[in-house]
Amino acid sequence: DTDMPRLEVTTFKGKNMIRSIVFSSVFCALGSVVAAAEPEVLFATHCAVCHGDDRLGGLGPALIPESLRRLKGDKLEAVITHGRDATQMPAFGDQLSTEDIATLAAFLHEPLPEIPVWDAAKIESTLIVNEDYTAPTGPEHKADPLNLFVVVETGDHHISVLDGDTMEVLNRLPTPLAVHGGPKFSPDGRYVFVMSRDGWVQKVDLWNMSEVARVRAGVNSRNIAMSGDGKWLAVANYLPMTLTILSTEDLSVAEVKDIVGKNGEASRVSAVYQAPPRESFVLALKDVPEIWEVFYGEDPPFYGFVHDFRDEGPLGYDEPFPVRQITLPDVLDDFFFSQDYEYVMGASRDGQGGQVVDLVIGHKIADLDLPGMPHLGSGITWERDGTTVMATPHLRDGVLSVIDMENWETVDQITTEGPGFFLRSHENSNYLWADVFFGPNRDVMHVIDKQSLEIVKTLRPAPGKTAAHVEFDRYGKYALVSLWDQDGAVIVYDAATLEEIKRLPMVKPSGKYNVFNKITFSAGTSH
Ligand code: DHE
Repeated sequence: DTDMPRLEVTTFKGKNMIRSIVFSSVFCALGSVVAAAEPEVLFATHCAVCHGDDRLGGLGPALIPESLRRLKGDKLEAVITHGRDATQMPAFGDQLSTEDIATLAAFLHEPLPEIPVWDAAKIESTLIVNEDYTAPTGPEHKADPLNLFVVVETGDHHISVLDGDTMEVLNRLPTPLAVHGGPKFSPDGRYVFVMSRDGWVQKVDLWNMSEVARVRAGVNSRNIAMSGDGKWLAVANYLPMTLTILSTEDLSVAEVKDIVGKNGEASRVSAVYQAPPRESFVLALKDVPEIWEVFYGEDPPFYGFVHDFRDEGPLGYDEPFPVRQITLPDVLDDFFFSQDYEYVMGASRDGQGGQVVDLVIGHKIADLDLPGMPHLGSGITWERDGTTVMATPHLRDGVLSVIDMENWETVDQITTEGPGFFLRSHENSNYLWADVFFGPNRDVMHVIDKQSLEIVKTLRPAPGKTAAHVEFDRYGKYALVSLWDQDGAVIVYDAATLEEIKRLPMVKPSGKYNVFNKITFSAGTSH
């Protein structure tokens, strides 16, 4: 053995790391036993400057298993070798051996040695206020403020603000890296909040289309939800296993709730949803069979007569944001709510079905016959044959299920050219638009009659390029489709004639969100 300093692999940070590299080099020069390609050293030398000494992100995204889950197999090695187009991620294929790249990739898939503390003080320390922002006294553009679209361009991490009448791009702003899920609007439509997978929440004022501030509410986050009164923004986190509640006013922290099931097990939050009529946020938990309801109203409803949860432990009604924990027979991943927010439909984790839970009584009331991994989060409802029906795509099967919301039975299954991801319609449109997101036909978009459930047209806007995610303008006159490509576009269609009207070049536009449809909770869009 030797008295010489060793690499501290679990506690290294900044300067320690640099020291470690120096020591390693010394070891090597002296013919020491320390391997040249220690993963920590590789990381410090090549990655830390952009991704942070602690792997929690910086100029580049966090490099932790929770963020890299989608880079399965050798995909991460491929990114390290070849870099990423249209980003600042360089190719390391010329500098590192195949073996070093494999070592590095394996290291990045390892969990962090310790889960970082991400409490209120830490979150607030990340706040970045835009010094150039001055609050305007009214909209500083001529467009209808309620007919704006926010388009998320994931290809180069921007949002574009689009005038929904003229279909002109009014402004383009940088966002945090890797935005996921739908941005959420304040109830008056003035502000929009955007979230990234690394937990950054950005507040943008649409009156002058400027960033107000951003804060990192989690280390790895899932999505955000706006309270019905517009005061709070809830952030669902995987890492740490918490729900962060921010004040929408200044992004200060109102609460960080640890998520621990009745069995004492901590759980990640798959997603948080708003349930405005109930003055609550509803949480889907990833690791325990429970739904949580977190109330934000002054006088939380349902407390007086729902006894089963009152009996189940301390509720802390005097505390802000009291929690109701509803036990389920199974873990549910993906949710869809009835328009009145009484019923929540949830998909089982095994992808073999689902359940309906009545939030008023706090119990499962029906099973859903939905094999093939339904993507309930993309569901939409409309009126058909005197009843409300809901349609959902399936991530594994080329089929859309249509469910009667009164008896929860599947009334039809529409066969498509492949599994889809998103569905959209509008109260003023006779059609629903369903993308094919997976497989050889992912460049097609089906337009389906809401009454006959027949496909009336299959569009192929750019052969070979994924066409996905539709959103209507506030009047249901236009349907906007994303060409999900670096060299992509948002394509504007006449929603009645289905003719293309305009193509707006965009950089991998994922979702687009119309202010009016969102703040009025249009049945044809996501909430
Ligand atoms: Fe999403 C919304 C979960 C992968 C693009 N996605 C959502 C929501 C959830 C969710 C819970 C609803 C949140 C909201 O809007 O408030 N997504 C998941 C997953 O569990 C999954 C399958 C795996 C994961 O990596 O997290 C997943 N999602 C993807 C993608 O690979 C997509 C296609 C590309 C991307 O950006 O990562 C993707 N998800 C989206 C988009 C929305 C979304 C564009 C918003 C839809 C909307 O119109 O509201």
